Amino acid sequence: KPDDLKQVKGFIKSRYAAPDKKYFGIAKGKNVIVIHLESTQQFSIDRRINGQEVTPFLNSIYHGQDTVSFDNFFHEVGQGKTSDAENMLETSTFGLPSGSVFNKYSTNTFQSMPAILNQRAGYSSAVFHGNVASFWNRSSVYKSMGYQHFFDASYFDVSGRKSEVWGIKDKLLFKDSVPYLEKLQQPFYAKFLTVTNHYPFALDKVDQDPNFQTTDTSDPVINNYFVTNHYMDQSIKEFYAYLDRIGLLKKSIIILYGDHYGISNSENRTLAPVLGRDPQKWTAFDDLQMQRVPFMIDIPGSRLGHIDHTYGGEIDVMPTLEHLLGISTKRYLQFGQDLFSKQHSQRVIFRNQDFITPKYTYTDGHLWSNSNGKMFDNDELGKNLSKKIERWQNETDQELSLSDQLIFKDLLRFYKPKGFTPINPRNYNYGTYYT
Ligand code: GP9
Ligand code: MN
Repeated sequence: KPDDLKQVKGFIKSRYAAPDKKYFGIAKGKNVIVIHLESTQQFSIDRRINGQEVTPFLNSIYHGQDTVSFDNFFHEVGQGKTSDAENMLETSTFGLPSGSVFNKYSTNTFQSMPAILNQRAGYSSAVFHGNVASFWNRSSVYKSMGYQHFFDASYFDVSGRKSEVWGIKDKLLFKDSVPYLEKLQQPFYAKFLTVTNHYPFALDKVDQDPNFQTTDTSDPVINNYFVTNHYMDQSIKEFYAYLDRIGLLKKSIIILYGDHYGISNSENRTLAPVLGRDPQKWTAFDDLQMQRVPFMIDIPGSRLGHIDHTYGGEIDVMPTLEHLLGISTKRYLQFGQDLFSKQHSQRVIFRNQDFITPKYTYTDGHLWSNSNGKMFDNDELGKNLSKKIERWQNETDQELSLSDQLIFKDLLRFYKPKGFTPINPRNYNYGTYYT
């Protein structure tokens, strides 16, 4: 219905966040490499266990002179987990209240990152992922998103000990992808989905770093998380070395992000002492703070390195990246806002309607103060703050439900941004058995 589309358009227009001149176009024409850090949470960054860094390489990137790193960046996934994260990054729309866009709406009309980059700036596109193409219905949805290549498990030797539960081991994914990556037409938009750091965080002993001694909590999931996270870190170090060797590092912008939590809320109290926290004092407020995930933008040679404290989430990645590449987002229907924009709203909303601002956290039906982690009781809230919460709740509901309407009703069918040719999924064939 055109009326729904009108509402979506109005909402998005009212929240348009103009690019900051300092950042607009600084990565124009560069290859884009997105590294999806499976189940990696921000607490891994700069974390030492038994004196050793869990992610020494990522730490060096995080503090690197060419990396803009965020320390208040949140995952915003729902039941669609990885697929929700991917959906937000590729389309800047939210995942669903239940289920996954990838499974339920894979044939929708998308105005996605690979298509926009292709049409506006001649980018080719590819996904590298060592699981079968059918998982999360990727082989279908990637076609609807206009991904030109999908290198799934069928492109790699995943036999025997070369893979774990979720597919090829990360070190092999990166190593065996190089011959394909090298041949991609430049500039390209390439995404690497790692899998080794995924529950149950299983990894053969021979692949483990004998010098890394993990935690000995009562929960093997936690202990193993650090082991596979450490392995993933090494795999990225190796990948950087390959990129450098084949001359792609300097010609690329590298986005690194954690898709969602690896340690679930029910395990947080067991993890608390590792983080130097008292499990007895752990609250729902702390659970939500734990949803921070890494987000780093590495632009080799840029000397832009710093840690940016802006609050934001996965929904914001797409417009942020478009602006870095010099592509105006004005004409598109994207729910996120460029993290570098002066108009960027620092209220991060979650799929369950919780939200976080730099000052406040709303979760578990209560408002909490970020400065001391204390819950406000009703008297403390007062009229002003109560009003504010109500407004924020309404805005959160509105944003999520408009995103839902867009997807449920496939509204982009009726929306024709200037110069955008609709994607025809039949133009894509990944040459795999699983389609
Ligand atoms: C599997 C991987 C895992 O292909 O992407 O997805 P998740 O279980 O994290 O949603
Ligand atoms: Mn995942």
